[in-house]
Amino acid sequence: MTSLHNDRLLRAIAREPVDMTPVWLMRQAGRYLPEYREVRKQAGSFLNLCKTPELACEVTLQPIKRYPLDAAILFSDILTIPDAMGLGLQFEEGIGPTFAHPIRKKKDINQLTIPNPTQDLAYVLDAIKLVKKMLANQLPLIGFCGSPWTIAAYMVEGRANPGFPLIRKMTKTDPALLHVLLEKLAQAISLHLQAQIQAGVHVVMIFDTWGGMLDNQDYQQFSLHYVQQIVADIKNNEAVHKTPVILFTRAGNQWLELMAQVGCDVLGVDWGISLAEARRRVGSTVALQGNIDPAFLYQSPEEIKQAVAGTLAAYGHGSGHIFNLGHGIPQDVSPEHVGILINAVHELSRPYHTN
Ligand code: 1CP
Repeated sequence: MTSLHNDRLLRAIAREPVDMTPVWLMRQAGRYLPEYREVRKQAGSFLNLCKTPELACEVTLQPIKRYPLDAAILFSDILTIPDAMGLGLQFEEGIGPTFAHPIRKKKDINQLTIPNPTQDLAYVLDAIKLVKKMLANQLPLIGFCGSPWTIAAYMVEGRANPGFPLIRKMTKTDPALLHVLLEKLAQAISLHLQAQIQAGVHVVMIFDTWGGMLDNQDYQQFSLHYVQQIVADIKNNEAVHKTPVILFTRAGNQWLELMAQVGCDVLGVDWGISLAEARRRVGSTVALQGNIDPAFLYQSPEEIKQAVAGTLAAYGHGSGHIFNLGHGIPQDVSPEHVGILINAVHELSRPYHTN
């Protein structure tokens, strides 16, 4: 791999010394940026934006141009896979994602085919190649996917619906059929992540946004089991196995030890746990990413800096921490406050990296 001008993220993942704690933010390209809203308007729809590599590349780079971030994350969405499976995805203003053909019956699930990423998701791979060219080895690029459980939650429900009652019912009424769906999604996601790596991303992240709604046993059988399969596929393929994997399960802090055992390199954590406790529990096996509450971005610059200081202190001395929010940037925060947070991470973290 060609060496990067800024490799802080990769060094922190490998727990090698860094000068400052690296920082990037979930949803760093998004509606809080006026320049994003402009391109989004030009694209006509969110899905068009994702499917036009030049525009996806442009919005991926927008936060990089504004702020001294330590990584870019590809602009795309976790729901591109069910879209490629033919579910008829649409993003409606004020409603969010909806599927024209939700997956509810045995027949629907049996008919699902696994997309070929180089054909059915070529626009994602093309966007990666473009971004890589534009980044010119300045920064690492993060690729991503949703977990099988999280993507299945949208496919069964047909839309974003907090609590996702239909898939939760299915865990009890037809677990065998649900496993067929999850198995297919694990294969599709695994292929897509490996294709993203082949196209050039330096790191991949698996978003298990809805794993935290399950009880302990169900989390392990319906979510973590399939994540483990995906990570194993990456680690067993010599062409891609060196690419680090970040696993983020929102509201999943009770399972940190279990997650650390699936073979991933980094665990993303939300603000439900202090980084001090998370590090005590898993710090010697994986790096940690997180974990400030995005709501701090609504506070004053002074309060934002204090929150950053508290998060850095909680992780403590040494490498292995990637600063991030515990979930995505809300769309109504001020871009100026986002800049204050990023600068504060760099300024205030230096003392934690001296010998
Ligand atoms: O109209 C718009 O501009 C749509 C807003 C938006 C954006 C900016 C959506 C719709 N997706 C995205 C981009 C996106 N989605 C990224 C880009 C990279 C970055 O972080 O900057 C990523 C990583 C995602 C991943 C994603 N999509 C997740 C997992 C992370 C998370 O937020 O928990 C999920 C659950 C989705 C589904 C989705 N896509 C969009 C929305 C509004 C939603 C959530 C719907 C819901 O409330 O359930």
